[in-house]
Amino acid sequence: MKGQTYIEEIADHVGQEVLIRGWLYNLRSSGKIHFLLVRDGTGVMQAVIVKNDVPKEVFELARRLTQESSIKIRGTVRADPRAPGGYELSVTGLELVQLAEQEYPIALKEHGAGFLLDQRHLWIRTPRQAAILRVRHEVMQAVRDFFNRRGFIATEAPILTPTAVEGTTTLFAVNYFDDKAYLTQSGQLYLEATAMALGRVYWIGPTFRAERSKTRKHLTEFWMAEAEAAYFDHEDNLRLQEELVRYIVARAVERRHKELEQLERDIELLKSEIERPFARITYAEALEILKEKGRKIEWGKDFGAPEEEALGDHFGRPVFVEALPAEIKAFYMQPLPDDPKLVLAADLIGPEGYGELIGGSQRIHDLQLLEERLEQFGLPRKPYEWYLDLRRYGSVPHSGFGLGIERTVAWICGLRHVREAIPFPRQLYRLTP
Ligand code: NSS
Repeated sequence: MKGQTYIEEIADHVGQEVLIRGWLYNLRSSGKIHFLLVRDGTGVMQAVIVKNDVPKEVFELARRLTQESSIKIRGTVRADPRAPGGYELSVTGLELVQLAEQEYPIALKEHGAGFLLDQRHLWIRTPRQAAILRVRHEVMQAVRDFFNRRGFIATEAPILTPTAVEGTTTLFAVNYFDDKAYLTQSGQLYLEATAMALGRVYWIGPTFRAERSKTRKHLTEFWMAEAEAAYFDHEDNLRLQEELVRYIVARAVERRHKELEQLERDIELLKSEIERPFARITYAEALEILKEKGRKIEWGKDFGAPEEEALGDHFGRPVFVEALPAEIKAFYMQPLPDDPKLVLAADLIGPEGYGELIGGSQRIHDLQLLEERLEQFGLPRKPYEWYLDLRRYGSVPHSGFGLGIERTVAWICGLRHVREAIPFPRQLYRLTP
């Protein structure tokens, strides 16, 4: 018998004796037989202990096991269509690693979201949460593979920064010796510099925003996949985003089908959402569509959750909203050549109410214009000098975007709230565990 076998590979071991090392998820007993549900991080399977088939101590030990006790189990794998997952272990040996304390805080019953979030360190052990985290892993991996295959260089941006990227109202300030620093809102400015050195770059990194909004789409710490490419224009940028999103979703559907089924995701619906080319409308067209739906938005106002939801519903697939008003967007966005009130930026709105998945734009490459914009936005000049240098020495048109990892995971998994899409969510009133 080889060493540990993982439950996810159990189908390859029918008829063999294997060793599973994991935790007890549930125990049902009758006088002569114990049914253990065992999980090992890769899956859950049933192990059966028959009184007459094992030494007395083994049967007795099983009876005493509490939920989440850590155990090593030996047994023979049998295919059994009645067992959850289709396979069952006929136990020959059992060893206790640690007997979990009585009263597991999240025993198998219904709990409210607040309680479960307080117990997040244990909640992630449940099959549903573990499935979500596996899908998240797949999304991360898909982003990396997508960019690596296309010749983008993986890079990093600092977390401690002297400047704002996305407005000054959501900055987290920290003491930096005798100075003040901010936790990064986006790695973009640094990726612009790196793109001038390496051509095409990306990173997946943590980003921070002091969002006072308590919505189901906002975290204060979230992860972004960001890309930046020299000599890319707005059109190149949208094409890249669409290809990336399609790739991520297709890959999750292909490789995490089991998890998505477990999450009861409507996989056919998800697939249908990426079948056709993504929709593409201007901000002005979006206002028209919203008006027809009885949502009158004044020109120059940003969309809230209900507007994003209405647009997503209208198209039933991701939709780019472009030609956005400069006044509601960030300082670094390139104006439209024939209408400088608008910028060459786009938000990608997801379907089914998942809201904005991506924000991206072509960046201002002209020094003077960028200087003017900093001034208009009331941003201090000094900490941005290095950023202005990028326009002084070999400036080129360039573009990039940031995709919100948690919103993408929430959409793919069909989650109501982004807080389940990250191992340890940080929100307005949540800093623990
Ligand atoms: O503000 S963004 O729209 N754009 C940027 O930060 C650019 N500087 C990125 C770039 O061009 N390199 O944020 C990008 C995405 C947005 O579309 C959401 O999907 C996600 O980041 N996002 C968030 N997710 C969760 N919680 C919060 N608070 C949040 N804010 C943005």
